[in-house]
Amino acid sequence: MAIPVGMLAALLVTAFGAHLGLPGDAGRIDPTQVAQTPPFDRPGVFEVAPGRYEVVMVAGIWVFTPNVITVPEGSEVTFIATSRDVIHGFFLPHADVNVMLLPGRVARVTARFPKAGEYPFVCHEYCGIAHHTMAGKVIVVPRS
Ligand SMILES: [Cu+2]
Repeated sequence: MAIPVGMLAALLVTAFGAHLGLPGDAGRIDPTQVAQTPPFDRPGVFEVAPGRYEVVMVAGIWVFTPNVITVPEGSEVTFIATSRDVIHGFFLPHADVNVMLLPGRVARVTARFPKAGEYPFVCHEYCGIAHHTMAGKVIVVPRS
């Protein structure tokens, strides 16, 4: 008797006292309407402030859109990404980016690119027969 009563008390305290609950709708989109849902209706690279960029990215079998991203040296880049079909991954090891791209969920991750160079990224969640071809790169160009 004490155990279920104690568990019910713990549940009530966490739900109403600590306001713990299920996640809300933030970061969710309709996975069947990705191409019509802002910002994913316009994937691309956008300068939002001097030296700060947002990359709106859609993953789908078997391509990232965009898959070549060019930014100047020293940029801070926020990737806002989702999947339009199955589960994909976005792995950009040189910038410590490692996220899963789930249909219906928006992933957001920020990376810095202090040095010029080419930084490859790949899908690292098996997503079908051509998974191994799903890749791209960030090209960081020197400031002149
Ligand atoms: Cu994949």
